[in-house]
Amino acid sequence: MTTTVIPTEVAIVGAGPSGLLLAHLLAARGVASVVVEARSEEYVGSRIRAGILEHSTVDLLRRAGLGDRIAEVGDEHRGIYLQWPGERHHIDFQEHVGRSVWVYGQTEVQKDLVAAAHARGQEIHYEAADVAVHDVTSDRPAVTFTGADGTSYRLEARVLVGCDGSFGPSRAAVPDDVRQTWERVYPYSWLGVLADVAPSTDELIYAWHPDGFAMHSMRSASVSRLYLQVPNGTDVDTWSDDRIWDALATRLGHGENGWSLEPGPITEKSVLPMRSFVQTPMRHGNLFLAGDAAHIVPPTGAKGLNLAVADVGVLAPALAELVRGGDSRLADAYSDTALRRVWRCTHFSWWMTTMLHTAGDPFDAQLQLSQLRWVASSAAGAAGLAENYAGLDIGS
Ligand code: FAS
Ligand code: PHB
Repeated sequence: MTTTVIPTEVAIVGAGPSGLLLAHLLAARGVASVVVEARSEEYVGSRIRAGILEHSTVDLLRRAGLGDRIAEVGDEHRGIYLQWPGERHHIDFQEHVGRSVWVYGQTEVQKDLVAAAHARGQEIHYEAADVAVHDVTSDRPAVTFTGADGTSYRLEARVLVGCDGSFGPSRAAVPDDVRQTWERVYPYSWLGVLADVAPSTDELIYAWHPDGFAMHSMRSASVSRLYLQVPNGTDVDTWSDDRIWDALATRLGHGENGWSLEPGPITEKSVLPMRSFVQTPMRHGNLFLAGDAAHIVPPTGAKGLNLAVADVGVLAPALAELVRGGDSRLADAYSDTALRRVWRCTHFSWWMTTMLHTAGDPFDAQLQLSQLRWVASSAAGAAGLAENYAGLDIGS
C-alpha cells in the first residue's frame, strides 16, 4: 500500500481542547499544523466533561478571538459555597483575589474551537486508526496513521505534540528510562448527572457530608450538573434517579435554613474514577506533551481543562519561536514552566478532594471539618482557596 506523506511544521495528536486550542494559537502565529484524531468530530464534541473556566482561561480564549459565546452564554461566578451539615458559607473570589470563574461547559469550548478550525481551514484527520509516533528525537519526527478513507499516511513535522489524553500513544513514546510518573488513586469515585432542571443555587455548592461528598454545579439556567461520591467500581445502573436525588438532597442540605433542592429529569449519568497523575518531563526531543497526555487531576478543583489550556498557552509561543525563529529557549524551558502550574494544580485538586470526601475514618472527618471551618471563617484560608480555584496567571 502506498503511503501519502504530509509535510507540516507541527503534528498534533488529539483534537480535544488542548489539541485544537494549540492549532488555533499556532495558526495565529503563522505556524502550520495538522491534527490527527482517533474519534469523529461529533464524538469528541459530545463528551460531557469540564464545566468551569478559570479567569486566566477566559482571558486567553478572549485574546485568541474565542470569547464571543462565553460573553453570550457563559455565566460569571464570584465564588463557591462550602457546606457541611447545618452550615453553608460563601467563598467570594472577587473579594479575596479580585477574580471570577465562568460556568461554560467543555462541550461549548470544543464547539468554539471546532468552528474556528473550520473557519481557518485547519487540516484535521478524524477517525484515524493505527496512530503511532516515530523518531521523536530526530529533527524530522513523524506520525503514521490509517485515515478514515483507508489511506496510509505519514505526517512529517518539525515537532510533534501529544494532546492525546490518558490513552494516546504519546506518553509511551517517552522511554521508560527518561520518564518519571507519579500517581495517586483515590478510594472513591464521582457519580455525575445532567438534569433538565433549573439549578437550585446561584453558585456551585461543594458539600462535605458523613454519607459522602456532593456537589451542585450547572450548565445553564435550565440544566443542572450534580455529583455524588460513590465507592470505586460503582455500577451506575444500581443508582435509580430517585436514589440519586434522595442522596443529593441529604448531602446538600435540602430543608436546612429554608433551602430546597429541586429534582428533575436526569438526561445523563456516569461514574468517573478519581486519580492524580503526572508524567515528567513534558518534552522529550521533539515530542511535547500537553493536557491530559501529561497529567490528570481529580475534578474537585475544576482544574483538568484549565490545565490543558495553560499548557498550550505556554507551548504555542515556545513552538512559534522554535519553528519560525530557530530560538529554542522557550521550548527548552517548556516542561519546567508547565510543571510549576501542573504541580500547583495537582496539589490544590488533592487538597480539595481530601478535604471534602469522607473515607470512613472518624479522625479524618474531624480534621476535614476543622479545615472547612477554618477556610470558611479565616480571610487567609479563604484567600488561599480563592487564589487557587480562580486560577493563577498562565506561565507563573
Ligand atoms: P482529551 O482527553 O479531552 O482529548 C484527547 C483527545 O485525543 C481525544 O479526543 C481522544 O479521542 C484523542 N486520542 C486518544 N488516543 C488517540 C490516538 N491513539 N490517536 C489519535 N487521537 C487520540 N475536568 C474538569 O475540569 N472538570 C470536570 O468535571 C471533568 N470531568 C471529566 C470527566 C471525564 C469522564 C473525563 C475523562 C475527564 C474529565 N475532566 C474534567 C478532565 C477533562 O476535562 C480534561 O482535562 C480535558 O478533556 C483535557 O483535554 P485534552 O488534554 O485535550 O484531553
Ligand atoms: C462541572 O460543572 O462539571 C464541575 C464543576 C466544578 C468541579 C468539577 C466539575 O470541580
